[in-house]
Amino acid sequence: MRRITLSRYLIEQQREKNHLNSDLRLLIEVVARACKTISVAINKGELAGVLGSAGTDNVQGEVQKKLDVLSNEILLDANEWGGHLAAMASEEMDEPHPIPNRFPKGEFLLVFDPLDGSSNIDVNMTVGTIFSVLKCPEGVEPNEQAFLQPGVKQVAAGYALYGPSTMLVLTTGHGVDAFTLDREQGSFVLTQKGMRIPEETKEFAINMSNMRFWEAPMQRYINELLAGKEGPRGKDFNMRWIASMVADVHRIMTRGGVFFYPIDSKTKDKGGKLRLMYEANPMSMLVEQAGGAATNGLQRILEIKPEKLHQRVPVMLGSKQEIDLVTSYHLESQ
Ligand code: P6P
Repeated sequence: MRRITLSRYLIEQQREKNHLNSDLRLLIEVVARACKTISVAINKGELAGVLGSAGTDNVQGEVQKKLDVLSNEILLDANEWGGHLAAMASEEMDEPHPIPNRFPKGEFLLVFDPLDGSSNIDVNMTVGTIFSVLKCPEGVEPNEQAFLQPGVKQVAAGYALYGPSTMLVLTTGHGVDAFTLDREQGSFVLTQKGMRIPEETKEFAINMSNMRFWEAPMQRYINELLAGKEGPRGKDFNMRWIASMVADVHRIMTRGGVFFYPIDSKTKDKGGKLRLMYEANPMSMLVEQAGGAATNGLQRILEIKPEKLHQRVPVMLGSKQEIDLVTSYHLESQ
């Protein structure tokens, strides 16, 4: 494949498909640059003195890692001066972050999980940054309400994966393309064009330790997978669980599979574990753009009308045949 950097890719996308305006192109480049900075900090590990806990809790009541806070600050600092954003919101901040008055404001809203899976950081496992881009409604104050749009309104979504190599996986609504960071040049280079998720799979990802807390349709579906070829599915399945959503989803984007974080009796009162605006929605847009499916067990995640910025949802996504089947079990039980 010709060596196409992210910058060239975005300019060509803007020229050929003109679905990218200059502000959206700038936004994506700035987010990518921020992810490069996060990648450098992560790759230094203990040597950068940024591991361990920050001694604070976030809005989720979760202990913040130093890198959670640092990654959040890197994304805020990188994006607030460019004139492309009306506001930003993050898993790590209670309220949306307004653009300081000394900077121009733009039409887009950026919402992100600056470092997802950060509990894996201290054991040197793959983590990632997840981001979602919405348009700020005309004439609307860029407060929490402006962000509360269903996932179908996203104009772009992506994640950075801090693994053996650092990757950026991106969609602007016209398929999914992936870039690998060339550390010597300091640029993201196009390495996968038009990622597709096979409709069928033999691989599932779920935290099995929660099985006794799941609702009946989820237990029924997983028990059928575990029964293998002697069971109703007539084939054996394999299991993976990295407990880092970006890593588990990237495996699915790369070779198919399904990922579940269903509602269970422990998380029922919160509505689930994963967050709609900056985990489920961006990942669902990527998965659907790659030919997969994403539901909360009853409806497309992208059609859920958010009520709260940090709202949680059950997540079932990946190979379409499996997601359609597990969703049918949930709908039957209604
Ligand atoms: P559990 C990481 O904390 C995260 O938000 C996702 O990245 C991941 O898929 C999930 O939680 C892991 O949850 O309950 O298995 O630790």
